[in-house]
Amino acid sequence: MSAFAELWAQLAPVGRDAESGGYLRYAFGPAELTLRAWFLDQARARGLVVEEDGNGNIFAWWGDPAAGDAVLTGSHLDSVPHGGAYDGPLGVVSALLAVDELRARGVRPVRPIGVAVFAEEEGSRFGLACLGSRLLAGLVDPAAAAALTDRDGITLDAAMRSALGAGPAGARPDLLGRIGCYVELHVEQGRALVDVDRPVAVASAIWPHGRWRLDFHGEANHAGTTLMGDRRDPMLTFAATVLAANDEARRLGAHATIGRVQVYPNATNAIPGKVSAWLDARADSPDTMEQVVAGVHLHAQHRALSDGTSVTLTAESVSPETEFHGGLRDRLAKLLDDAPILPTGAGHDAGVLSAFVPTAMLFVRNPTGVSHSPAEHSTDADCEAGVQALADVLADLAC
Ligand code: HGY
Ligand code: MN
Ligand code: MN
Ligand code: MN
Repeated sequence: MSAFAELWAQLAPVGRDAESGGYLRYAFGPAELTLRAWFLDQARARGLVVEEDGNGNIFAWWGDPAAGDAVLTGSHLDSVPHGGAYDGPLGVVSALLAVDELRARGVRPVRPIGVAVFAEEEGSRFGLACLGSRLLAGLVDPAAAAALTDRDGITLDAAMRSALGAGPAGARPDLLGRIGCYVELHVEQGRALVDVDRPVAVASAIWPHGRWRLDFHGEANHAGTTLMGDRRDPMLTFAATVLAANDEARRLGAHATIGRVQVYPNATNAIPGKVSAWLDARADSPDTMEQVVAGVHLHAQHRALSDGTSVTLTAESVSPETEFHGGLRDRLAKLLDDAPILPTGAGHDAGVLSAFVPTAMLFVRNPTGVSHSPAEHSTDADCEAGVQALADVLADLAC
């Protein structure tokens, strides 16, 4: 069994839903805490110096982090509900194995090398993606973050206190200032590498993307006694808006999804009083993304008029486009046998850090191209190629 397969097998059962085969690894929840403990054991077994930043992020250092100008790699351990096995954990496992590989090659880095685990990258529990890296970078107010609640009404503060003993610390410029560059390895969330038959790619950009909450307000009433002409049913406005989001995205060559909805009171025999829905919109330019959102909002307002309802739009998080640093991107692509250079529509902590330090991403082939689903996959051979590529990159940057 290869070193990758051996390590990977340790993670596979953690947080896996027997019925769907997907993973339920929510930030500071039981499965993710198990993975965190596993990571700490793995780091300490390698003699790495563990540092926790007070925001739920973990840094395991090879070399003295106080020296600064560190080469950081890593990713996240949390998942979307019923998510795939590779999104996040592949970057963490590959980072640990890349350290092993460098040591096996007898490489002696002159810069510290760090392996990071970032908290709540998916935003699946508290609704804000890349929460850990945004807190580290000072992009989110820790008090506002502490008050974020999950679907059971548990605050981030309570969840972190119970798991780590304290709520979010907020900006850590002292730690961020010690990072010279960040390289994140991630499973590809698409099929481009299949089409060019290469195991590893280098990222060129992350599309601008964001999350907006649409609240549709109508009038709760009895499903059986209320005449159809007397209804102000927000579900109708919601349904029309879902179709409008699909139409707008196709018309503008963008991506739009409404994958989460909450109905109040959510009873079969009650016309809803309110429907809340979350729009995820992404495009290859900020302007196109904004056009999609504006178009969806206009359609919703127009339909609300005929339904006798009202609609409000609230931006919950919007991430600008990330253009990865050209010099680093091209250097890594050349180092990796002219690896393909690909954009992605998926958000990553690398997108957050790229505003502060030179940042790059490596993608590992996913034969299904599917992600955020149990069908997400990569092969041991491609994952091992990813480890070798990451080791080559770390040797190039840290020596
Ligand atoms: O949503 C995203 O794009 C990322 O997978 N968190
Ligand atoms: Mn993801
Ligand atoms: Mn991810
Ligand atoms: Mn009744």
